[in-house]
Amino acid sequence: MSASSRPYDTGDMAERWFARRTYHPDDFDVEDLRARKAAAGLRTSVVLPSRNEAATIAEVVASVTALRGTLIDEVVVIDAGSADGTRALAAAAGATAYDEREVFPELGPGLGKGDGMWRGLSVTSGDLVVFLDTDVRNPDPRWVWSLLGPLLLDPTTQLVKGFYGRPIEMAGVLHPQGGGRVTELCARPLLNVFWSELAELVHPLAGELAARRELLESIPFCANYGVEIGMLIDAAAAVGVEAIAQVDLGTRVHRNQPLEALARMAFEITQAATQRLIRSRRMTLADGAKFPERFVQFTRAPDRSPVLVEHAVSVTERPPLRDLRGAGA
Ligand SMILES: Nc1nc2c(ncn2[C@@H]2O[C@H](COP(=O)(O)OP(=O)(O)O)[C@@H](O)[C@H]2O)c(=O)[nH]1
Ligand SMILES: [Mg+2]
Repeated sequence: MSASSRPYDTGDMAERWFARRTYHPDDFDVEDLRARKAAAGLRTSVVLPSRNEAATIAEVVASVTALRGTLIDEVVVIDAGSADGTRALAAAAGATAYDEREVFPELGPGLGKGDGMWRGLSVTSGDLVVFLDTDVRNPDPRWVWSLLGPLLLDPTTQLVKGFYGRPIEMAGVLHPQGGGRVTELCARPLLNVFWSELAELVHPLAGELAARRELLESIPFCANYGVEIGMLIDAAAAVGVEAIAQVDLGTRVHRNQPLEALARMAFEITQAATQRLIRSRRMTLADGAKFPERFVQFTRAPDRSPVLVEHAVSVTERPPLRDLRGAGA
């Protein structure tokens, strides 16, 4: 079954991936989704990565536990050892809350968002897995069932990405547009150049996504913020773009990061994309060349002269969980 006709497929757009694979919450009826889930005998897990999200974690967890017993079977928060009490707040709100360092302790401390997502995936068992960011100020149970919708309606769907309006807060004022800067300035140009079949995703980096466990356990996870673009490219290679869908989640307000932090994120995304070009033999490193593990940025001294700051950047990827399980781990 394909997405309903509204409101995305007008005129000559109708044949495009964007029109065929873009869903709207109005395409779903929660009771119908619940019945489909039960009839198919599918279990669902929600994985919520967190790092110092005390301000928002309880409400995000509550937006998911609202569906427990109907559409959601398991709710896990995977926390990066937050110092602000995030984990306890998550547990009090009804999630099973892990410190990511307790999961695969032999791997040492977590290396970033992707590592957290991968460790979180490893401690859940649902056939369908939803990931949601936890720094979101307006979470909504509708996001959870909307992300599950395309998977429950269509057995050929493997991965669903959310998209939304992205307001940005500047000087305490919320502007309706202007968020998603790393998407617009880094991920979207990269996808258009090298993976044009993925250019019709509105938010390729959305942390709100759902997928079948089989797919998630068959692909590696970049340990850092490269995780989203890496997953998308690897999923498209594994199951094809027709098995990917996207769904409109309305508007999302989250913590907007400063430009220097976004630049490091953009570096990690470029790195994840480049690794995949090399792996698929579309790009080769010159003899003796090493993959960069440093990112150079500049701050300004009080006299405005540039000050060089070098950041170490990890290129670690976690292997497909399926391979670890196969090895008896
Ligand atoms: N477990 C875990 N979660 C993380 C880590 N880094 C970020 N997160 C969470 O991942 C989500 C997205 O991170 P965020 O910094 O908001 O990225 P952005 O939305 O792309 O700017 C948030 O819920 C963070 O709390 C990490 O190292 N480990
Ligand atoms: Mg965020």
